[in-house]
Amino acid sequence: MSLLTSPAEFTIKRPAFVRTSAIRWVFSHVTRHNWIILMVFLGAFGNAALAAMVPVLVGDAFNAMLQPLPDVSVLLPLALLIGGTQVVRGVLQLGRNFGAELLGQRLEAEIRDELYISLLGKSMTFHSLQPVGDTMARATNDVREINLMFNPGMNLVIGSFFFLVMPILAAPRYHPALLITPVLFAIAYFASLARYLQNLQPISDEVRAAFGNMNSHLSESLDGVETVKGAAQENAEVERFVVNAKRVRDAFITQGDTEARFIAFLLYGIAIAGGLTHALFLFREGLLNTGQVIAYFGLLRMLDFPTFTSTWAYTQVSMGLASARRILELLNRKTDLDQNTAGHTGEMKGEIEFKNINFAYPDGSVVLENISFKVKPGQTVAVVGQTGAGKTSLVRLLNRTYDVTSGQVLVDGIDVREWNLASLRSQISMIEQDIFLFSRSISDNLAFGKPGATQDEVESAAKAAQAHEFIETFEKSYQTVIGERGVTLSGGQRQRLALGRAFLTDPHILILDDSTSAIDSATEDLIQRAISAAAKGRTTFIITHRLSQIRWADLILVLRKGRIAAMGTHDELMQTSDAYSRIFQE
Ligand code: TTP
Ligand code: MG
Repeated sequence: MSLLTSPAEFTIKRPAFVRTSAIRWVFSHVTRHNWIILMVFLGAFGNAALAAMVPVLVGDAFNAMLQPLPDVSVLLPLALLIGGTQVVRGVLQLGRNFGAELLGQRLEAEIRDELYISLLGKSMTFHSLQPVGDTMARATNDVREINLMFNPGMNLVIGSFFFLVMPILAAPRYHPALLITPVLFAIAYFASLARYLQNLQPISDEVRAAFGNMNSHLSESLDGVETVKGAAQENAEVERFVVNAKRVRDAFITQGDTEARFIAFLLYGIAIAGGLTHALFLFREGLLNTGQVIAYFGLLRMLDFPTFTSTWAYTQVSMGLASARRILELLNRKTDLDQNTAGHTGEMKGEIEFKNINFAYPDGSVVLENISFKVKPGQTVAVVGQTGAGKTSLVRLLNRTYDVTSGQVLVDGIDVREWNLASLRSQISMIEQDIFLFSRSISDNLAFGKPGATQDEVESAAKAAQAHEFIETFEKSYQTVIGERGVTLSGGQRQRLALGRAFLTDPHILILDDSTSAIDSATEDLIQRAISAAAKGRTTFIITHRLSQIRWADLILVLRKGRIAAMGTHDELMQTSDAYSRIFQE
Protein backbone atom coordinates (compact mmCIF):
# COMPACT_ATOMS: atom_id res chain seq x y z
CA MET A 1 0.00 0.00 0.00
CA SER A 2 1.55 3.23 -1.13
CA LEU A 3 0.15 5.17 1.81
CA LEU A 4 2.54 3.46 4.14
CA THR A 5 5.70 4.47 2.38
CA SER A 6 4.76 7.94 1.21
CA PRO A 7 6.08 10.82 3.29
CA ALA A 8 3.76 12.79 5.51
CA GLU A 9 2.01 15.67 3.80
CA PHE A 10 3.64 17.98 6.31
CA THR A 11 7.20 16.94 5.62
CA ILE A 12 7.41 18.99 2.46
CA LYS A 13 11.01 19.83 1.60
CA ARG A 14 11.72 23.49 1.99
CA PRO A 15 14.85 25.55 1.47
CA ALA A 16 16.55 26.45 4.71
CA PHE A 17 16.00 30.04 5.71
CA VAL A 18 17.78 31.64 8.62
CA ARG A 19 15.22 32.19 11.35
CA THR A 20 17.28 33.86 14.04
CA SER A 21 16.20 37.46 13.58
CA ALA A 22 13.74 39.27 11.34
CA ILE A 23 16.43 41.08 9.38
CA ARG A 24 18.51 37.95 8.83
CA TRP A 25 15.44 36.00 7.87
CA VAL A 26 14.34 38.54 5.25
CA PHE A 27 17.94 38.75 4.08
CA SER A 28 18.14 34.98 3.62
CA HIS A 29 15.13 35.26 1.33
CA VAL A 30 16.54 38.23 -0.57
CA THR A 31 19.89 36.64 -1.27
CA ARG A 32 18.20 33.93 -3.31
CA HIS A 33 17.61 36.61 -5.93
CA ASN A 34 21.05 38.09 -6.40
CA TRP A 35 20.59 39.14 -10.01
CA ILE A 36 17.52 41.17 -9.13
CA ILE A 37 19.40 42.98 -6.40
CA LEU A 38 22.19 43.72 -8.84
CA MET A 39 19.64 45.11 -11.25
CA VAL A 40 18.12 47.34 -8.56
CA PHE A 41 21.48 48.71 -7.47
CA LEU A 42 22.77 49.30 -11.00
CA GLY A 43 19.49 50.95 -11.95
CA ALA A 44 19.53 53.16 -8.87
CA PHE A 45 23.17 54.18 -9.30
CA GLY A 46 22.83 54.87 -13.02
CA ASN A 47 19.64 56.80 -12.50
CA ALA A 48 21.26 59.07 -9.90
CA ALA A 49 24.48 59.55 -11.92
CA LEU A 50 22.56 60.55 -15.02
CA ALA A 51 20.30 62.84 -12.99
CA ALA A 52 23.48 64.59 -11.81
CA MET A 53 24.55 65.05 -15.42
CA VAL A 54 21.76 67.59 -15.96
CA PRO A 55 22.98 70.37 -13.60
CA VAL A 56 26.57 69.67 -14.62
CA LEU A 57 25.78 70.08 -18.33
CA VAL A 58 23.51 73.05 -17.71
CA GLY A 59 26.38 74.71 -15.82
CA ASP A 60 28.64 74.08 -18.80
CA ALA A 61 26.04 75.61 -21.12
CA PHE A 62 25.82 78.75 -18.98
CA ASN A 63 29.57 79.12 -19.02
CA ALA A 64 29.64 78.78 -22.81
CA MET A 65 27.02 81.51 -23.12
CA LEU A 66 28.65 83.84 -20.64
CA GLN A 67 31.91 84.03 -22.56
CA PRO A 68 32.71 87.52 -23.91
CA LEU A 69 32.10 85.89 -27.31
CA PRO A 70 29.28 83.36 -26.66
CA ASP A 71 29.96 80.01 -28.34
CA VAL A 72 26.48 78.99 -29.55
CA SER A 73 27.77 75.94 -31.37
CA VAL A 74 28.22 73.97 -28.10
CA LEU A 75 24.54 74.35 -27.19
CA LEU A 76 23.13 71.78 -29.60
CA PRO A 77 25.51 68.96 -28.66
CA LEU A 78 24.91 69.77 -24.98
CA ALA A 79 21.15 69.71 -25.47
CA LEU A 80 21.39 66.40 -27.33
CA LEU A 81 23.61 64.99 -24.62
CA ILE A 82 21.14 66.01 -21.92
CA GLY A 83 18.28 64.48 -23.89
CA GLY A 84 20.22 61.27 -24.54
CA THR A 85 21.28 60.79 -20.91
CA GLN A 86 17.73 61.27 -19.74
CA VAL A 87 16.41 58.60 -22.09
CA VAL A 88 19.01 56.15 -20.77
CA ARG A 89 18.13 57.29 -17.27
CA GLY A 90 14.48 56.43 -17.92
CA VAL A 91 15.48 52.90 -18.89
CA LEU A 92 17.64 52.49 -15.79
CA GLN A 93 14.86 53.81 -13.59
CA LEU A 94 12.53 51.29 -15.13
CA GLY A 95 15.04 48.55 -14.34
CA ARG A 96 15.22 49.66 -10.72
CA ASN A 97 11.45 49.84 -10.32
CA PHE A 98 10.89 46.58 -12.12
CA GLY A 99 13.55 44.80 -10.08
CA ALA A 100 12.12 46.06 -6.81
CA GLU A 101 8.60 45.08 -7.79
CA LEU A 102 9.75 41.64 -8.90
CA LEU A 103 11.63 41.13 -5.67
CA GLY A 104 8.64 42.25 -3.59
CA GLN A 105 6.23 39.93 -5.37
CA ARG A 106 8.56 36.95 -5.30
CA LEU A 107 9.27 37.39 -1.62
CA GLU A 108 5.59 37.70 -0.88
CA ALA A 109 4.87 34.43 -2.65
CA GLU A 110 7.84 32.63 -1.09
CA ILE A 111 7.08 33.76 2.42
CA ARG A 112 3.43 32.89 2.06
CA ASP A 113 4.43 29.36 1.04
CA GLU A 114 6.88 29.09 3.87
CA LEU A 115 4.26 30.20 6.38
CA TYR A 116 1.55 27.96 4.99
CA ILE A 117 3.76 24.88 5.06
CA SER A 118 4.82 25.72 8.57
CA LEU A 119 1.23 26.24 9.75
CA LEU A 120 0.07 22.92 8.31
CA GLY A 121 2.95 21.19 10.03
CA LYS A 122 2.12 22.52 13.46
CA SER A 123 0.42 20.46 16.14
CA MET A 124 -3.17 20.81 17.33
CA THR A 125 -1.78 22.18 20.58
CA PHE A 126 -0.48 25.12 18.60
CA HIS A 127 -3.67 25.60 16.60
CA SER A 128 -6.01 25.40 19.53
CA LEU A 129 -4.11 28.19 21.28
CA GLN A 130 -3.55 30.47 18.27
CA PRO A 131 -6.57 32.56 17.14
CA VAL A 132 -7.39 32.00 13.48
CA GLY A 133 -8.04 35.69 12.77
CA ASP A 134 -4.59 36.62 14.01
CA THR A 135 -3.00 33.93 11.86
CA MET A 136 -5.01 35.20 8.90
CA ALA A 137 -3.83 38.75 9.49
CA ARG A 138 -0.24 37.54 9.51
CA ALA A 139 -0.64 35.31 6.48
CA THR A 140 -2.27 38.04 4.39
CA ASN A 141 -1.54 41.60 5.50
CA ASP A 142 1.80 41.05 7.16
CA VAL A 143 3.09 39.10 4.20
CA ARG A 144 1.83 41.90 1.96
CA GLU A 145 3.74 44.42 4.10
CA ILE A 146 6.95 42.59 3.28
CA ASN A 147 6.19 43.04 -0.39
CA LEU A 148 5.61 46.77 0.16
CA MET A 149 8.80 46.96 2.16
CA PHE A 150 10.68 46.25 -1.09
CA ASN A 151 8.52 48.25 -3.42
CA PRO A 152 8.13 51.15 -2.81
CA GLY A 153 10.10 50.89 0.50
CA MET A 154 13.61 49.64 -0.26
CA ASN A 155 13.30 50.76 -3.88
CA LEU A 156 13.11 54.40 -2.80
CA VAL A 157 15.56 53.98 0.05
CA ILE A 158 18.20 52.69 -2.35
CA GLY A 159 17.21 55.06 -5.13
CA SER A 160 17.36 58.12 -2.90
CA PHE A 161 20.59 57.01 -1.25
CA PHE A 162 22.47 57.48 -4.51
CA PHE A 163 20.87 60.91 -4.94
CA LEU A 164 22.41 61.77 -1.60
CA VAL A 165 25.79 60.49 -2.74
CA MET A 166 25.94 62.24 -6.12
CA PRO A 167 26.44 65.82 -4.84
CA ILE A 168 29.26 64.50 -2.66
CA LEU A 169 30.92 62.87 -5.66
CA ALA A 170 30.37 65.80 -8.04
CA ALA A 171 30.90 68.90 -5.87
CA PRO A 172 34.73 68.63 -5.53
CA ARG A 173 34.82 69.01 -9.32
CA TYR A 174 34.12 72.71 -8.73
CA HIS A 175 35.80 73.33 -5.41
CA PRO A 176 36.83 70.97 -2.60
CA ALA A 177 35.22 73.25 0.00
CA LEU A 178 31.83 72.67 -1.61
CA LEU A 179 31.87 69.19 -0.02
CA ILE A 180 30.97 70.73 3.33
CA THR A 181 27.23 71.17 2.71
CA PRO A 182 26.34 67.75 1.20
CA VAL A 183 28.55 65.95 3.72
CA LEU A 184 27.05 67.79 6.69
CA PHE A 185 23.60 67.16 5.27
CA ALA A 186 24.31 63.44 4.93
CA ILE A 187 25.59 63.20 8.49
CA ALA A 188 22.60 65.06 9.93
CA TYR A 189 20.22 63.11 7.71
CA PHE A 190 21.44 59.70 8.83
CA ALA A 191 21.69 60.72 12.46
CA SER A 192 18.11 61.96 12.53
CA LEU A 193 17.00 58.94 10.52
CA ALA A 194 18.51 56.57 13.05
CA ARG A 195 16.64 58.31 15.85
CA TYR A 196 13.47 58.41 13.83
CA LEU A 197 13.59 54.69 13.07
CA GLN A 198 14.24 53.96 16.71
CA ASN A 199 11.15 55.91 17.70
CA LEU A 200 9.17 54.34 14.93
CA GLN A 201 9.88 50.71 15.72
CA PRO A 202 7.58 50.28 18.74
CA ILE A 203 4.89 52.22 16.89
CA SER A 204 5.11 49.98 13.83
CA ASP A 205 4.92 46.95 16.11
CA GLU A 206 1.82 48.39 17.73
CA VAL A 207 0.21 49.16 14.37
CA ARG A 208 0.71 45.58 13.20
CA ALA A 209 -0.39 44.08 16.52
CA ALA A 210 -3.52 46.26 16.71
CA PHE A 211 -4.40 45.23 13.21
CA GLY A 212 -3.96 41.52 13.96
CA ASN A 213 -6.07 41.89 17.06
CA MET A 214 -8.87 43.63 15.19
CA ASN A 215 -8.78 40.93 12.56
CA SER A 216 -9.03 38.07 15.02
CA HIS A 217 -12.05 39.62 16.71
CA LEU A 218 -13.65 40.27 13.35
CA SER A 219 -13.14 36.72 12.16
CA GLU A 220 -14.44 35.31 15.44
CA SER A 221 -17.63 37.31 15.39
CA LEU A 222 -18.22 36.47 11.73
CA ASP A 223 -17.55 32.82 12.46
CA GLY A 224 -20.01 32.97 15.29
CA VAL A 225 -22.45 35.30 13.58
CA GLU A 226 -25.35 32.93 14.22
CA THR A 227 -24.63 32.98 17.92
CA VAL A 228 -24.25 36.75 17.91
CA LYS A 229 -27.60 37.23 16.19
CA GLY A 230 -29.28 34.49 18.15
CA ALA A 231 -28.36 36.23 21.37
CA ALA A 232 -29.15 39.70 19.96
CA GLN A 233 -25.59 40.76 20.73
CA GLU A 234 -25.00 42.78 17.56
CA ASN A 235 -24.62 46.05 19.42
CA ALA A 236 -22.22 44.66 21.97
CA GLU A 237 -20.14 43.14 19.19
CA VAL A 238 -20.15 46.39 17.25
CA GLU A 239 -18.92 48.19 20.35
CA ARG A 240 -16.15 45.68 20.85
CA PHE A 241 -15.19 46.12 17.24
CA VAL A 242 -15.19 49.90 17.54
CA VAL A 243 -12.79 49.64 20.47
CA ASN A 244 -10.46 47.51 18.37
CA ALA A 245 -10.80 49.75 15.34
CA LYS A 246 -9.96 52.75 17.52
CA ARG A 247 -6.83 51.05 18.70
CA VAL A 248 -5.75 50.63 15.08
CA ARG A 249 -6.62 54.24 14.30
CA ASP A 250 -4.72 55.54 17.34
CA ALA A 251 -1.68 53.49 16.37
CA PHE A 252 -1.74 54.96 12.87
CA ILE A 253 -2.15 58.48 14.25
CA THR A 254 0.83 58.04 16.53
CA GLN A 255 2.75 56.84 13.53
CA GLY A 256 1.72 59.90 11.51
CA ASP A 257 2.65 62.13 14.40
CA THR A 258 6.13 60.64 14.57
CA GLU A 259 6.51 60.95 10.82
CA ALA A 260 5.55 64.59 10.98
CA ARG A 261 8.27 65.28 13.51
CA PHE A 262 10.97 63.93 11.28
CA ILE A 263 13.20 66.91 10.52
CA ALA A 264 14.49 66.01 7.06
CA PHE A 265 12.60 68.91 5.46
CA LEU A 266 14.20 71.37 7.83
CA LEU A 267 17.61 69.91 7.01
CA TYR A 268 16.90 70.23 3.31
CA GLY A 269 15.98 73.92 3.63
CA ILE A 270 19.09 74.63 5.65
CA ALA A 271 21.27 72.73 3.16
CA ILE A 272 19.91 74.64 0.15
CA ALA A 273 20.24 78.03 1.83
CA GLY A 274 23.62 77.31 3.39
CA GLY A 275 25.06 75.69 0.25
CA LEU A 276 24.01 78.55 -1.97
CA THR A 277 25.42 81.16 0.43
CA HIS A 278 28.67 79.23 0.55
CA ALA A 279 28.84 79.06 -3.28
CA LEU A 280 28.13 82.77 -3.66
CA PHE A 281 30.86 83.49 -1.15
CA LEU A 282 33.34 81.46 -3.19
CA PHE A 283 32.06 83.19 -6.34
CA ARG A 284 32.85 86.59 -4.83
CA GLU A 285 36.33 85.37 -3.99
CA GLY A 286 36.70 84.45 -7.66
CA LEU A 287 37.03 80.74 -6.85
CA LEU A 288 33.89 79.76 -8.80
CA ASN A 289 32.33 81.05 -12.00
CA THR A 290 28.61 81.52 -12.70
CA GLY A 291 28.09 78.18 -14.47
CA GLN A 292 29.73 76.36 -11.57
CA VAL A 293 27.44 78.06 -9.03
CA ILE A 294 24.43 77.06 -11.11
CA ALA A 295 25.65 73.49 -11.48
CA TYR A 296 26.33 73.21 -7.75
CA PHE A 297 22.91 74.58 -6.91
CA GLY A 298 21.37 72.00 -9.27
CA LEU A 299 23.35 69.24 -7.53
CA LEU A 300 22.11 70.37 -4.11
CA ARG A 301 18.56 70.24 -5.43
CA MET A 302 19.06 66.49 -5.86
CA LEU A 303 18.84 66.21 -2.08
CA ASP A 304 15.09 66.73 -2.32
CA PHE A 305 14.60 63.11 -3.38
CA PRO A 306 16.02 61.60 -0.21
CA THR A 307 14.19 64.26 1.77
CA PHE A 308 10.76 63.68 0.29
CA THR A 309 10.93 59.91 0.24
CA SER A 310 12.59 59.55 3.62
CA THR A 311 9.49 59.74 5.77
CA TRP A 312 7.25 57.23 4.13
CA ALA A 313 9.84 54.99 2.47
CA TYR A 314 11.48 54.32 5.83
CA THR A 315 8.10 53.93 7.48
CA GLN A 316 7.37 51.28 4.91
CA VAL A 317 10.60 49.51 5.73
CA SER A 318 9.90 49.79 9.43
CA MET A 319 6.41 48.34 8.94
CA GLY A 320 7.82 45.57 6.81
CA LEU A 321 10.28 44.64 9.54
CA ALA A 322 7.52 44.71 12.16
CA SER A 323 5.55 42.34 9.95
CA ALA A 324 8.58 40.15 9.40
CA ARG A 325 8.98 39.87 13.17
CA ARG A 326 5.34 38.79 13.53
CA ILE A 327 5.60 36.18 10.80
CA LEU A 328 8.87 34.89 12.14
CA GLU A 329 7.40 34.62 15.62
CA LEU A 330 4.68 32.37 14.22
CA LEU A 331 7.18 30.30 12.23
CA ASN A 332 9.38 29.85 15.26
CA ARG A 333 6.65 29.14 17.79
CA LYS A 334 7.22 25.71 19.23
CA THR A 335 4.90 23.17 17.73
CA ASP A 336 5.37 20.03 19.88
CA LEU A 337 4.52 17.94 16.88
CA ASP A 338 6.85 15.02 16.72
CA GLN A 339 6.41 13.36 13.36
CA ASN A 340 8.70 10.53 14.31
CA THR A 341 9.67 9.87 10.72
CA ALA A 342 12.01 7.11 11.85
CA GLY A 343 9.17 5.38 13.71
CA HIS A 344 7.27 2.21 12.97
CA THR A 345 5.54 1.90 9.63
CA GLY A 346 3.50 -1.00 8.42
CA GLU A 347 0.03 -2.17 7.72
CA MET A 348 -2.16 -1.84 10.77
CA LYS A 349 -4.19 -4.76 12.07
CA GLY A 350 -6.30 -2.53 14.25
CA GLU A 351 -5.71 -3.92 17.71
CA ILE A 352 -5.97 -1.21 20.32
CA GLU A 353 -5.06 -1.00 23.95
CA PHE A 354 -5.36 1.92 26.35
CA LYS A 355 -3.02 1.23 29.25
CA ASN A 356 -3.85 3.20 32.35
CA ILE A 357 -3.84 6.58 30.66
CA ASN A 358 -4.34 10.03 32.11
CA PHE A 359 -4.83 13.07 29.99
CA ALA A 360 -5.13 16.83 30.46
CA TYR A 361 -5.29 19.54 27.82
CA PRO A 362 -2.14 21.70 27.72
CA ASP A 363 -3.90 24.57 29.48
CA GLY A 364 -6.47 22.76 31.52
CA SER A 365 -7.34 20.35 34.25
CA VAL A 366 -7.40 16.57 34.01
CA VAL A 367 -9.91 15.34 31.43
CA LEU A 368 -9.33 11.57 31.43
CA GLU A 369 -8.23 9.44 34.34
CA ASN A 370 -7.14 5.87 34.71
CA ILE A 371 -8.52 4.58 31.47
CA SER A 372 -7.67 1.03 30.45
CA PHE A 373 -9.33 -1.21 27.88
CA LYS A 374 -8.51 -3.50 24.97
CA VAL A 375 -10.05 -3.86 21.54
CA LYS A 376 -9.47 -6.71 19.09
CA PRO A 377 -8.99 -6.03 15.39
CA GLY A 378 -12.29 -5.52 13.59
CA GLN A 379 -14.35 -4.89 16.70
CA THR A 380 -16.76 -2.03 17.11
CA VAL A 381 -16.52 0.07 20.24
CA ALA A 382 -19.30 2.42 21.30
CA VAL A 383 -18.32 5.26 23.59
CA VAL A 384 -21.17 6.77 25.55
CA GLY A 385 -21.45 9.34 28.30
CA GLN A 386 -22.79 12.74 29.11
CA THR A 387 -21.58 15.83 27.38
CA GLY A 388 -18.17 16.85 28.63
CA ALA A 389 -17.41 13.32 29.82
CA GLY A 390 -14.31 13.18 27.64
CA LYS A 391 -15.47 11.05 24.71
CA THR A 392 -14.00 13.26 22.02
CA SER A 393 -10.81 13.69 24.02
CA LEU A 394 -10.46 9.93 24.37
CA VAL A 395 -10.53 9.16 20.65
CA ARG A 396 -8.21 12.05 19.85
CA LEU A 397 -5.44 10.20 21.65
CA LEU A 398 -5.59 7.44 19.08
CA ASN A 399 -4.27 9.42 16.12
CA ARG A 400 -2.13 11.63 18.34
CA THR A 401 -4.14 14.80 17.83
CA TYR A 402 -3.01 15.05 21.43
CA ASP A 403 -0.62 12.89 23.42
CA VAL A 404 -1.43 11.27 26.76
CA THR A 405 -0.12 12.88 29.93
CA SER A 406 0.76 9.49 31.34
CA GLY A 407 0.12 5.87 30.43
CA GLN A 408 0.17 4.41 26.93
CA VAL A 409 -2.04 4.09 23.90
CA LEU A 410 -1.00 1.05 21.89
CA VAL A 411 -1.96 0.20 18.33
CA ASP A 412 -1.00 -3.35 17.32
CA GLY A 413 0.96 -3.49 20.55
CA ILE A 414 3.08 -0.48 19.63
CA ASP A 415 2.85 2.81 21.50
CA VAL A 416 1.33 5.40 19.13
CA ARG A 417 4.31 7.63 19.89
CA GLU A 418 6.55 4.92 18.45
CA TRP A 419 4.63 4.94 15.17
CA ASN A 420 5.69 7.00 12.22
CA LEU A 421 3.07 9.72 12.48
CA ALA A 422 2.24 9.75 8.78
CA SER A 423 1.82 5.99 8.73
CA LEU A 424 -0.33 6.09 11.85
CA ARG A 425 -2.61 8.85 10.68
CA SER A 426 -3.02 7.60 7.14
CA GLN A 427 -4.52 4.39 8.53
CA ILE A 428 -6.86 6.02 11.02
CA SER A 429 -9.79 7.98 9.75
CA MET A 430 -11.58 10.29 12.10
CA ILE A 431 -14.98 11.78 11.41
CA GLU A 432 -15.21 14.73 13.74
CA GLN A 433 -18.23 15.80 15.69
CA ASP A 434 -18.17 19.05 13.79
CA ILE A 435 -17.68 17.93 10.20
CA PHE A 436 -15.70 20.33 8.13
CA LEU A 437 -16.32 20.63 4.42
CA PHE A 438 -14.19 22.74 2.11
CA SER A 439 -15.79 25.25 -0.26
CA ARG A 440 -14.95 22.95 -3.14
CA SER A 441 -16.98 20.48 -5.17
CA ILE A 442 -18.64 17.52 -3.47
CA SER A 443 -16.37 15.28 -5.46
CA ASP A 444 -13.24 17.05 -4.16
CA ASN A 445 -14.59 16.89 -0.64
CA LEU A 446 -15.15 13.18 -0.90
CA ALA A 447 -11.72 12.57 -2.39
CA PHE A 448 -10.01 14.79 0.18
CA GLY A 449 -7.98 11.97 1.70
CA LYS A 450 -7.23 10.42 -1.69
CA PRO A 451 -6.63 13.22 -4.20
CA GLY A 452 -6.09 10.93 -7.20
CA ALA A 453 -9.38 9.06 -6.85
CA THR A 454 -11.32 8.40 -10.06
CA GLN A 455 -14.93 9.44 -10.49
CA ASP A 456 -15.94 5.76 -10.26
CA GLU A 457 -14.19 5.33 -6.94
CA VAL A 458 -15.76 8.52 -5.64
CA GLU A 459 -19.21 7.39 -6.68
CA SER A 460 -18.97 3.93 -5.23
CA ALA A 461 -17.73 5.43 -1.95
CA ALA A 462 -20.70 7.80 -1.98
CA LYS A 463 -23.04 4.88 -2.64
CA ALA A 464 -21.62 2.87 0.22
CA ALA A 465 -22.05 5.92 2.44
CA GLN A 466 -25.68 6.29 1.31
CA ALA A 467 -24.83 9.73 -0.05
CA HIS A 468 -25.20 9.06 -3.77
CA GLU A 469 -28.93 9.64 -3.79
CA PHE A 470 -28.99 13.09 -2.27
CA ILE A 471 -25.95 14.18 -4.30
CA GLU A 472 -27.86 13.28 -7.46
CA THR A 473 -30.64 15.65 -6.47
CA PHE A 474 -28.30 18.60 -6.97
CA GLU A 475 -28.27 20.11 -10.41
CA LYS A 476 -24.55 19.60 -10.90
CA SER A 477 -24.48 16.45 -8.79
CA TYR A 478 -20.85 15.64 -7.87
CA GLN A 479 -19.56 18.93 -9.25
CA THR A 480 -21.77 21.00 -6.94
CA VAL A 481 -19.63 23.43 -5.00
CA ILE A 482 -20.48 23.48 -1.32
CA GLY A 483 -21.24 26.88 0.10
CA GLU A 484 -21.87 28.38 -3.30
CA ARG A 485 -25.28 29.75 -4.23
CA GLY A 486 -26.90 28.53 -1.10
CA VAL A 487 -25.78 24.92 -1.37
CA THR A 488 -25.35 23.94 2.21
CA LEU A 489 -25.79 20.48 3.62
CA SER A 490 -27.72 19.21 6.59
CA GLY A 491 -26.02 17.48 9.49
CA GLY A 492 -27.02 14.07 8.19
CA GLN A 493 -25.78 14.82 4.69
CA ARG A 494 -22.46 16.08 5.97
CA GLN A 495 -22.09 12.96 7.98
CA ARG A 496 -22.65 10.75 4.99
CA LEU A 497 -20.13 12.74 2.95
CA ALA A 498 -17.64 12.27 5.75
CA LEU A 499 -18.36 8.54 5.74
CA GLY A 500 -17.78 8.58 2.00
CA ARG A 501 -14.37 10.09 2.66
CA ALA A 502 -13.65 7.25 5.03
CA PHE A 503 -14.65 4.64 2.46
CA LEU A 504 -12.25 6.16 -0.03
CA THR A 505 -9.25 6.23 2.27
CA ASP A 506 -10.08 2.72 3.47
CA PRO A 507 -8.61 3.11 6.98
CA HIS A 508 -7.88 0.27 9.38
CA ILE A 509 -9.32 2.22 12.26
CA LEU A 510 -12.43 4.35 11.85
CA ILE A 511 -13.55 6.85 14.45
CA LEU A 512 -16.96 8.40 14.27
CA ASP A 513 -17.76 11.22 16.66
CA ASP A 514 -21.47 11.61 16.37
CA SER A 515 -22.71 12.54 19.79
CA THR A 516 -24.74 15.63 19.10
CA SER A 517 -26.58 15.26 15.82
CA ALA A 518 -30.31 14.79 16.09
CA ILE A 519 -31.62 13.23 12.92
CA ASP A 520 -35.02 12.05 11.73
CA SER A 521 -35.58 8.31 11.71
CA ALA A 522 -35.50 7.89 7.92
CA THR A 523 -32.08 9.51 7.71
CA GLU A 524 -31.01 7.66 10.80
CA ASP A 525 -31.78 4.43 9.07
CA LEU A 526 -29.61 5.45 6.09
CA ILE A 527 -26.77 6.49 8.35
CA GLN A 528 -27.08 3.31 10.34
CA ARG A 529 -26.68 1.31 7.16
CA ALA A 530 -23.74 3.42 6.04
CA ILE A 531 -22.02 3.02 9.38
CA SER A 532 -22.50 -0.74 9.48
CA ALA A 533 -21.00 -0.94 6.02
CA ALA A 534 -18.12 1.31 7.05
CA ALA A 535 -17.44 -0.65 10.24
CA LYS A 536 -17.04 -3.90 8.36
CA GLY A 537 -13.49 -5.20 8.35
CA ARG A 538 -12.01 -2.45 10.54
CA THR A 539 -11.76 -1.48 14.13
CA THR A 540 -14.40 1.16 14.70
CA PHE A 541 -15.09 3.66 17.46
CA ILE A 542 -18.52 5.20 17.51
CA ILE A 543 -19.39 8.01 19.85
CA THR A 544 -23.13 8.24 19.83
CA HIS A 545 -26.34 8.49 21.79
CA ARG A 546 -28.32 6.33 19.44
CA LEU A 547 -29.34 3.09 20.97
CA SER A 548 -29.67 1.46 17.56
CA GLN A 549 -25.95 1.93 17.05
CA ILE A 550 -24.79 1.20 20.56
CA ARG A 551 -26.67 -2.04 20.85
CA TRP A 552 -24.58 -3.93 18.33
CA ALA A 553 -21.19 -2.82 19.57
CA ASP A 554 -18.75 -5.49 20.71
CA LEU A 555 -17.67 -3.25 23.54
CA ILE A 556 -19.40 -0.32 25.14
CA LEU A 557 -17.44 2.18 27.23
CA VAL A 558 -19.48 4.31 29.59
CA LEU A 559 -17.53 7.44 30.45
CA ARG A 560 -18.37 9.57 33.39
CA LYS A 561 -16.40 12.68 34.26
CA GLY A 562 -13.33 11.33 32.55
CA ARG A 563 -13.43 7.87 34.09
CA ILE A 564 -14.78 4.58 32.87
CA ALA A 565 -17.96 4.04 34.83
CA ALA A 566 -18.71 0.71 33.19
CA MET A 567 -17.81 -1.38 30.19
CA GLY A 568 -19.11 -4.48 28.47
CA THR A 569 -21.75 -5.47 25.94
CA HIS A 570 -25.25 -4.02 25.84
CA ASP A 571 -26.85 -6.96 27.57
CA GLU A 572 -24.24 -7.09 30.29
CA LEU A 573 -24.47 -3.40 30.96
CA MET A 574 -28.26 -3.29 31.06
CA GLN A 575 -28.01 -5.80 33.89
CA THR A 576 -25.15 -4.36 35.83
CA SER A 577 -24.79 -0.64 35.24
CA ASP A 578 -27.11 2.06 36.51
CA ALA A 579 -25.09 4.69 34.70
CA TYR A 580 -25.67 2.84 31.45
CA SER A 581 -29.37 2.15 31.78
CA ARG A 582 -29.93 5.75 32.86
CA ILE A 583 -28.73 6.96 29.44
CA PHE A 584 -31.71 5.28 27.82
CA GLN A 585 -34.29 6.43 30.24
CA GLU A 586 -35.06 9.87 28.86
P1 TTP B 1 -14.83 16.41 25.43
O1 TTP B 1 -13.86 15.30 25.32
O2 TTP B 1 -15.04 17.25 24.26
O3 TTP B 1 -16.22 15.84 25.95
P2 TTP B 1 -17.29 14.99 25.12
O4 TTP B 1 -16.83 14.72 23.76
O5 TTP B 1 -17.60 13.81 25.99
O6 TTP B 1 -18.55 15.96 25.12
P3 TTP B 1 -19.69 16.11 24.01
O7 TTP B 1 -20.62 14.98 24.17
O8 TTP B 1 -20.32 17.39 24.36
O9 TTP B 1 -19.01 16.14 22.68
O10 TTP B 1 -14.42 17.36 26.65
C1 TTP B 1 -14.01 16.87 27.89
C2 TTP B 1 -13.47 18.00 28.72
O11 TTP B 1 -12.31 18.52 28.13
C3 TTP B 1 -14.44 19.15 28.87
O12 TTP B 1 -14.43 19.53 30.25
C4 TTP B 1 -13.86 20.25 28.04
C5 TTP B 1 -12.41 19.93 27.99
N1 TTP B 1 -11.78 20.29 26.70
C6 TTP B 1 -10.71 21.16 26.67
O13 TTP B 1 -10.29 21.68 27.68
N2 TTP B 1 -10.12 21.47 25.45
C7 TTP B 1 -10.58 20.91 24.29
O14 TTP B 1 -10.02 21.22 23.20
C8 TTP B 1 -11.70 20.01 24.34
C9 TTP B 1 -12.24 19.36 23.09
C10 TTP B 1 -12.26 19.73 25.56
MG1 MG C 1 -17.43 15.39 21.92
